[in-house]
Amino acid sequence: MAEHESQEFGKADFVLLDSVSLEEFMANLKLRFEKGRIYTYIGEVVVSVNPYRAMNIYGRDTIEQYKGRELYERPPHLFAIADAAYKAMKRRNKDTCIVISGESGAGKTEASKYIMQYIAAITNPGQRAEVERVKNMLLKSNCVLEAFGNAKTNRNDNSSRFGKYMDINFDFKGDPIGGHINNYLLEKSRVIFQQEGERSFHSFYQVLIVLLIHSVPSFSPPQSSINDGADFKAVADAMKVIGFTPDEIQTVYKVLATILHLGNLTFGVDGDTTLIENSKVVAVIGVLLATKEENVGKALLYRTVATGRDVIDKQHTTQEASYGRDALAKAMYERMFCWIVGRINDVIEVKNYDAKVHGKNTVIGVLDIYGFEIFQNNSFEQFCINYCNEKLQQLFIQLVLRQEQEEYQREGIPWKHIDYFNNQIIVDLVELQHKGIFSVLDEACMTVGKVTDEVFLQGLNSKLAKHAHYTSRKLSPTDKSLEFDRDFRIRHYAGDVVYSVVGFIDKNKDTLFQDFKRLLYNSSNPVLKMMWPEGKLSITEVTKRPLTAATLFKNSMIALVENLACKEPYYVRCIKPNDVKSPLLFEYERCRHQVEYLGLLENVRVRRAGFANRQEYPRFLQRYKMISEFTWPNHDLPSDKEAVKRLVQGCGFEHDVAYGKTKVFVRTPRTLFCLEEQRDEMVGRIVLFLQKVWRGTI
Ligand code: AOV
Ligand code: MG
Repeated sequence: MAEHESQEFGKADFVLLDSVSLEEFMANLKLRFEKGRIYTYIGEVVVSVNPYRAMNIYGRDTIEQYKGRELYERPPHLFAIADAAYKAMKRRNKDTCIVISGESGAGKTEASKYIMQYIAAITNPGQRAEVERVKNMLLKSNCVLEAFGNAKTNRNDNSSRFGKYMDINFDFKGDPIGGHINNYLLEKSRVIFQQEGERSFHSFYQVLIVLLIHSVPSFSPPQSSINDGADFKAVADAMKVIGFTPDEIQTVYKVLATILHLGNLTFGVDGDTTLIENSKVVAVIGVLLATKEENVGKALLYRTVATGRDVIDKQHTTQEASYGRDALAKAMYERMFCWIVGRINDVIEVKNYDAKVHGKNTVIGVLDIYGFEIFQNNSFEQFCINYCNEKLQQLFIQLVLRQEQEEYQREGIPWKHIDYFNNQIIVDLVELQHKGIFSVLDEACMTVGKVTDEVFLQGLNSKLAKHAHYTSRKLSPTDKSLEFDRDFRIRHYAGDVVYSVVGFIDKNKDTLFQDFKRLLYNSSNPVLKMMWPEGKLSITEVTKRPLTAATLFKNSMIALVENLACKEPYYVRCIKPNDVKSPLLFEYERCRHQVEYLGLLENVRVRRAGFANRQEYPRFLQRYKMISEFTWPNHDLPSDKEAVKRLVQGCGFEHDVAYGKTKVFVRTPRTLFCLEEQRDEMVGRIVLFLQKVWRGTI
């Protein structure tokens, strides 16, 4: 607990509040925000409020203040949590992870970057060249991924449109030797459509500015908070440093240009024939994709179908052709994005690590996802993003609120249960086999014949009519928030969201005609060809139905949560103080709502009534037995538990300790700190004593 800060800045740890009420919590949060103290602890959880202004708290001098210190020795900071995760990993050989959550625009991505900068700054004291190289790559990868995966939305000018989990691998010395990035579902529909006031991915504007193409009417002019020209240079530089070849970088620009040109392509009819109205665009695309113009035209207008033994070219309707064009634009972007992540992974992946020689290779994982969001129109993408946030909230509940309380009960520590809202019911609503929304969606997509979004909605209505967190216009006809027949509403942990079913089926099926895959695979640009290996298959070879977007996303989320759950977690809970990006405004209601749904008050209650540290009796003795005459070098008490009791009594910490069946629980970190100090002192004395014995002076 950081007690050294003056009271004028409020309590540095919510656990120190005089009484735990929402009012007190909010008053403290507000006071600290107004005094420029954006970080506050709940034990080891950092609560962060987005300052919306440059803060002078991330420099070299600040880093030095946190390096190697204990959490409660310094004012709350992201650096302290990063250091705690690092120390746990180094001292105890534990894999740790830092989970950053909060709604869109709350400051997750910025936090993740500061954490990585901190880790980079405090490691590799020996200045090993290879480690420096890895660190540089890890930091540079952010810049590239943001250019291609972030965009301006109505919630955030630099909104992450993909989920990112990065493992940083460390060697036995505690220096980073590599990493791995997992990316989750990119919101690729943004390539072809943006809501009013939003933009497509930054990368397009960066290229456009540089190429001085001014004739793209569908794009809004550059926004003031974003400097596309400067960003272009930074990204190009980062790509070079990471090791993208000039050909690869050129190909990336060509893919972007192709997508822009596809956006200008329109279809018409002449009698029975579907045709491309502006065929010059096709020629340009042919050049960009290093393939014949007529092949591009054919792929846009026809699809190859196998009927029995025959293979025929079936002409698209204009509607199908437009669908195909948009699917191609989206798929090319998504594929390129995944390829970029893959290329970065090639470079940063740990190579030649021999655990037998070097000891265990441990990791710190940093998770930065897209935050919970509500827009004017919410579709499949928002549904997936918000489901992802439900999963993370569930993980927080399990690790911080539930397991903690269950352990006290198991250990027989007197405990009054602290109630909290468990969002498992919403997670189930989305992901449960057979009954969940994703299952209903997949089922609708499998239906033979004409499948519509309405069929999907009917499925939801019949399966979920009684669910407390689901309703729709049909089920609640008088509900004003459900404006259209196509609407359904989910009561999420973070608020109600109305989704429109329009597009769910298509986005879930995510069909891309095989002809496009073959077109791209047959390009004479080897980089492009590499992005589309499945284009190698001929029409008769392609039979297996691919997994749907929802199933893929669900599986990746379940795997992510499993991965996080087996690491020691550290949490950063981000709060957005207002919706107008103001550094001055603390919108009370907005903040109160976030504090409530994040379960922060419950977090304080559990933490306050609970214990900061617990250790099994033998382990505790092993570490501290030298500080008590009853336990050093061995005790003759009937059990380790009794021995620990004697030790604690001797130190005068009884009031701060509880004895469970198998573990001793220590309430405040300060006690542990004192124990550590005494241990250090005794170890020093023992060493001195042994040296004297050795030299024969005793
Ligand atoms: P997010 O990652 O949580 O939203 P960001 O980290 O992108 O949010 O933060 C949004 C904006 O808030 C940034 O672009 C900065 O202008 C400002 N900001 C955030 N944290 C800080 C800070 N510590 N110091 C100064 N400014 C800050 V999203 O990706 O949309 O879920 O999907
Ligand atoms: Mg972000």
